[in-house]
Amino acid sequence: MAETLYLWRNARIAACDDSMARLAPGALLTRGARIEWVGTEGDLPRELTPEESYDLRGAWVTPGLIDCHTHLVFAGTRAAEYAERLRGRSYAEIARAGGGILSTMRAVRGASEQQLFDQSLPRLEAMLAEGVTTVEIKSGYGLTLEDEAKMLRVARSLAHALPVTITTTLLAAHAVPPEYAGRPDAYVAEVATRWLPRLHADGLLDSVDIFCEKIGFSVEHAAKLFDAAARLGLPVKMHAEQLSNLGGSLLAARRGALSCDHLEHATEVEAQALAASGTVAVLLPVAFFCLAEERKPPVAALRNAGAAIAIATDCNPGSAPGSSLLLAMSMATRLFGLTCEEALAAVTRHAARALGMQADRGTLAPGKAADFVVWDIGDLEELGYWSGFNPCRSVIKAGRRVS
Ligand code: DI6
Ligand code: FE
Repeated sequence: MAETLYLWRNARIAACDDSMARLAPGALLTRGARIEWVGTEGDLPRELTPEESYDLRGAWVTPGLIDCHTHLVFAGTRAAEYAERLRGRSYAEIARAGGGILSTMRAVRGASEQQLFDQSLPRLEAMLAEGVTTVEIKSGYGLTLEDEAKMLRVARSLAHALPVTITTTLLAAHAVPPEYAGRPDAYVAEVATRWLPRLHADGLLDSVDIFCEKIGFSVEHAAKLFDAAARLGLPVKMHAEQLSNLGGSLLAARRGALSCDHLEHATEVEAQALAASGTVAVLLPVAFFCLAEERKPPVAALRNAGAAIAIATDCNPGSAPGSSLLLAMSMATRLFGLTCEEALAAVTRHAARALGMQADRGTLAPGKAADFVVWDIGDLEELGYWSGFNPCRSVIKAGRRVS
């Protein structure tokens, strides 16, 4: 039997396609979990007779938002470290002293799978309440094969608990675990040759990431890990040029990485390389804000080079304790100088590309996922304007109203 056809009409539609077209009065037809048709009401195809019709009363509609970089699955908090940083200790100093990522590693290793799930769920609920319908979740706080697998299973099970599409990323190369202290080469070799194939075979991986940084891993480590990912056909991404410029993004661009994330210390050279390879530049303004960084990512250079810019929350207990993509948009406009339109593209079409999902979601177009958000706003520019207010009226996921 054919799936039910629904009409959503009397909307102002931001399709977030190439031209960032706005349609008013606009309408959408959905069939099951897919969009069948989008356009202005006057052009509605007569031959299609919807089973039901919803009047959106002139509200703005955008694609479901996509948070393309999160570490949402974790246990505990690092509020005590934050207090230390307020007193002047740096993020890198705390990390070198065995705190930072390793402190969350201890909390994650000590948590049961259920505890990890229970602590992570409210963060995903908060995202969904803001219209986020697709979320990427990284591992990286387990740092043993079993604990990384535990994090990834929790990420997968969150997708069954809430109407949110989840993609998973192996970030075992986040910090060198105590078992490999002083032996980062051996650790990367273990991850690349044993953990990666195993977790991939268990269906737990959609992509692979590495923290390429002085307090993380080198460009050579990234090359080894990317080789292993390529052998399995897994796409790669990179935390690059966050605290210093190691040149990781040039490697990522050469390897056709899906995205390079952070980029505060990137320059015009990296911007051009990312644009040329189609690697998305993912900006994480909440981390910039919470670490009180001063150096900003090269937005003008990225823009001039024609790079796709995405924005994500980086939701994590250390550098970006928060779940609000709307706040990240507001920070990206005010702190990094994106326009509201760029910020909207950054959490829809470009965020989809950062996950390799551009054929499936991120714009409102026939054949794409019927994931969209109805906003109680007068102007589309209110997305990226409010900082700490949520104007989401309702969320439609896979053709069904879920909030
Ligand atoms: N960069 C980040 O922003 C997160 N990981 C990374 O490599 C922070 C992770 C943490 O501090 O817990
Ligand atoms: Fe991150």
